[in-house]
Order: sequence, then C-alpha cells, then structure tokens
Amino acid sequence: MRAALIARQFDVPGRLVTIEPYGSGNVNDTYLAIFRTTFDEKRFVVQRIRKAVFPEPEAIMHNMRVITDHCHAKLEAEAEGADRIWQLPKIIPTRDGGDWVVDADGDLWRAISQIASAQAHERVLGPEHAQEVGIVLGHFHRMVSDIDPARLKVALPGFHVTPGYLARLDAAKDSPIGRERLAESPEAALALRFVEARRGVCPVLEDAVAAGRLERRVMHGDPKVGNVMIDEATGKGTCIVDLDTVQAGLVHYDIGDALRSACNPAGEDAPDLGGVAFDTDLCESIWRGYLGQAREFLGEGDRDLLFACVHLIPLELGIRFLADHLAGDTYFKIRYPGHNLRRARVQFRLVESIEARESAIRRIFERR
Ligand code: GN1
Ligand code: MG
Repeated sequence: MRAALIARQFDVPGRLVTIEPYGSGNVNDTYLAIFRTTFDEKRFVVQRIRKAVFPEPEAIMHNMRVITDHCHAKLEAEAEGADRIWQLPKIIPTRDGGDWVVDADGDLWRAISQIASAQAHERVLGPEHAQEVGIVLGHFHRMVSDIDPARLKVALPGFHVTPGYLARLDAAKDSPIGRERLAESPEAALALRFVEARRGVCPVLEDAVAAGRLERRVMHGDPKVGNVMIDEATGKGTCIVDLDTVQAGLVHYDIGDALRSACNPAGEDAPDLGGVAFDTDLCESIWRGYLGQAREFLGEGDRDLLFACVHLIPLELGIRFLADHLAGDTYFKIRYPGHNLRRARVQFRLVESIEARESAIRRIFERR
C-alpha cells in the first residue's frame, strides 16, 4: 500500500506496524501510522494533500512551518503561566531532512505528530465543550496575532470569498451535469432558490474589507468543532489541528465557521433536517470562551460584523456543497450519492434558524 511506503520515509524510529485511514476530513486523505521499537511506540498522522483542491501544496507546508515554528516557541515561553498544556502538531521531517515527500503521481505527502490523549468530536457535546471551542479559537488567534500575514502564502486562492463561490454555483447550475441534477431533484431546485433569495448577503464581508472596515490577518480557515482537540483527562481544549487553510484572511471567517459548526448539535451530517437549529445558549458559551482569549484585538469595526459572519459562513458552506453537488462532486469527498446536496440543506436550515434568532444572537455579541 502506498501510504505504508510513504510512512517509512519519515524520520521515525522503529518499524511500521500498522497504517489505517483516520479521521473524517472532507478533502485530504489521512492515515494514522504506528511505529514500534523494542521499548517504545510512536503514532503519527500521514496525509496526502489533494491536488484537486490545493493547487500549490508546497504553500501549505510553507505556512505550516511558519505557524508551527512561531507558535511552538511562544507556547513554550508562556507555558509556566498557562492554565493548561497548550499543544500544536509538529511537522515530522523526512529521513533526508525535508518537510514532505512527493509520490510517483506527483502528490505531496506529509507527516505530523498526533496530539495524544485528546479527541476531536464531530458534533458539539454541550456548553462546556462549546466554551472550549471558543477558548481554543481565541487562543489560536492570539498566538498568531503577531505574525505578519504577508509572510504566509496563499494556500487556497479565493478561500472564504463568498462571491467567488456564488459564481461557481452559477456556472455549475448551467453545466450539463448541473442541469441533469436539478431536473431530477426538487430539493436541489429549492436549495438554489434559497440561495437566490440571499444573493445580496454574499459580498458583506468582502465589501467591508474594500471599505477598510476589516483588515486581513492570519486566520485558521477551518475551525470547525471536529478540528478542536479536547483533552480526555481534563475536558479542556488543548489545540486546534488541520492547519491547511491557515493564510491571510478574516478572523470573521473563523468566528462564523466555529459558530456554525459548534452551535449546531445535530452536526453537518444531521440525519433529520428538523433537528437542525442554531443553539443560542451554545453561542453564548463559545463567545464567552473566545472573548476571554481574544478580547483585546477585536475593534469596533470587527464587532459590527459579527452577526454578519455568523449568518454568512453557513450560507457560504451551503453554497459550496450545493455547487459541488451540481458540478458532479469533484471537491468534497462524498459517502453516498446526494451527500453534498444533503450537506447543503443542513447548512441552509441552519441559516434559517440564524435568521429567526437574529436579535438574540446580536445581544450575545454585545458582551464586552
Ligand atoms: C472541508 O477537509 P476538511 O474536513 O478539513 C473544507 C472546509 C469546510 C469543511 C466542512 C480545504 O474541511 O472549508 O468547512 O470541509 N476544507 C477545504 O466540513 O475546503
Ligand atoms: Mg480542513
């Protein structure tokens, strides 16, 4: 198996015992490798970066190097006064000292350390868990707030630029496969109408950047609940994983993404649409956790756009899923036909729930 051959090229002592698919990422291929020596064992994560999604995987590795070097030093310097041991995965070098391996197909593979005795949950478990999601994201933003975003490369062009996703949806719906899928499914046509009615909302964050109301900073890009590691012993958040999308962007993309993910207890793959709702109590817990870490770098301009980002990011994700459904499922991995349409409908249900709770959500963001 290719992953096993690749895993052996990283600088880890011992012999490979197993390598198995790991986690539930929608884009990259992820494996957990176990190496053993006579007296020890090492587990680490091996990943193939999907070229179809990331046009320049070396840019991801460059960014990961910048972020981890910076954060590891800062975490160690602050460790003594911290209320927990904060962690962040580390790049495991290859046997010849590089940061990645390229296989015969030209795909980039990398190895990173596994955060031990901690778990990520695909769905929020309750208010304490939600608060930890907020703490972990705020802590990450604080850790990277003194990195000049210009040091980072663009790992994913157009990432979270909502009008761009709208344009992709427009192209997909007029493609032959898009037309076919729309004709065969009333749900897809309804979902398209849902987006049509909200077209005007899509440029809200990009317009704010153009008007100088928001500035680009270092962001995580994908702070969903499934990327937040929770310490099994203490229940506290210990780190945020999946640094593939760390690049210059808006903290609002992150705030919106964390909230759309962790305020929806039914999860992204909710079996029953009726169970999907935005839980304002969880929102309050996350926001309390986030502010405790990140209060000082949120300006008035940032605060003005908080509701906007909570409304926009699930709409955007729904648009991305729907566009992929209509384009023939080329971006997000699917587990059954229609999975992307289903995912889109879950996000749109969440958007409706956010619209219905607008004033309660705005009140939460008034907290200082
Ligand atoms: C993708 O592959 P994964 O699960 O880390 C996507 C995110 C979405 C997320 C939804 C590079 O993340 O933007 O929010 O699915 N990543 C990319 O689960 O597009
Ligand atoms: Mg990701």
